[in-house]
Amino acid sequence: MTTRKGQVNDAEYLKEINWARRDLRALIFTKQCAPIMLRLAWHDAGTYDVKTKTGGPNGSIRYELSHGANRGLKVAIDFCEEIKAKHPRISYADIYQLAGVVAVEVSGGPTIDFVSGRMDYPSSTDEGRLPDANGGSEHLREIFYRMGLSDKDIVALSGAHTLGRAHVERSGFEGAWTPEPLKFDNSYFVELLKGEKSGMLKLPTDKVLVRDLAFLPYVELYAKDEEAFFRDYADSHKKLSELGFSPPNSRPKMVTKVVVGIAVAVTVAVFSYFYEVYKQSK
Ligand code: TBV
Repeated sequence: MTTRKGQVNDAEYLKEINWARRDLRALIFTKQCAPIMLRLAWHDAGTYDVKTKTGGPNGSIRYELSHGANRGLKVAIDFCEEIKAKHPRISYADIYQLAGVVAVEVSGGPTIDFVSGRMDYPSSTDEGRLPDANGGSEHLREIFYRMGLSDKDIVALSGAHTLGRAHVERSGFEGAWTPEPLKFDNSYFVELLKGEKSGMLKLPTDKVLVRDLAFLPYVELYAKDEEAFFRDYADSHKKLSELGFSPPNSRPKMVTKVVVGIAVAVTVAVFSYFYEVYKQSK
């Protein structure tokens, strides 16, 4: 099925996506690069503006490596080029988001539903749309609300810092957020609640989550209930990965077909009944 200009999401494409998924699993396992692949997916998607419908998961990150917020992401872009070379039909936008989903999965995190068919945008998005690690809660809200995301999404997605670490030469910060930075679990929230005595990295934007009274209840919930965190994380990550994207080949669901079928049958029955009554009354 040909959808919007250029992007094709037919059975062949879906098959290709499955192969790319396997290749990404192998690549991420071999290179141990889950954290940077997740960061790449986030930085491609996190530029979305719900008002102007610009930015979002459109593959444009590969033109934005000079933006300060993207320092260090070239490694991840290059890894994805290997996947693109093997699966040239797949859009960059799909490859980057699939990489994010697979990164979470192979690190032991929740399964995130992935729908393909994103279009590549031919040039870069303006700089300055991603959050600044030195910002407060107003800043975090401004950025995430601009994407059309909520307080709950902010806290759940922050749990992504269960993976990886900061590098002085990239962001000016140094260290990991959790003791096992290649394992996706709820330890980010556990460490956050320990405060300074945890000894793990805390950015100003991390600390905000325990100070803001709207964020704190989610931090407490996710620290004690990993299942709740995995469920909300999977929901929020899917939303993030689909900002401004409507799946191209979304066929009506079975329930919709059944409901429409019944509605049509009832309408026909009612009309024929009244027609009979009308004929007899003449
Ligand atoms: C790395 C900060 C996923 N995130 C990361 C760094 C910094 C931030 C270190 C970069 C480096 O020095 O290598 C400074 N990222 C932020 C801040 C915001 C942000 C403050 C503000 C909201 N992060 C993230 C989301 C996701 C990530 C929503 C994914 C869904 N980021 C991420 C990973 C890594 C970083 C996995 O932002 C580790 C990469 C909401 C690596 O190990 O190389 C958590 C939230 O967006 C803040």
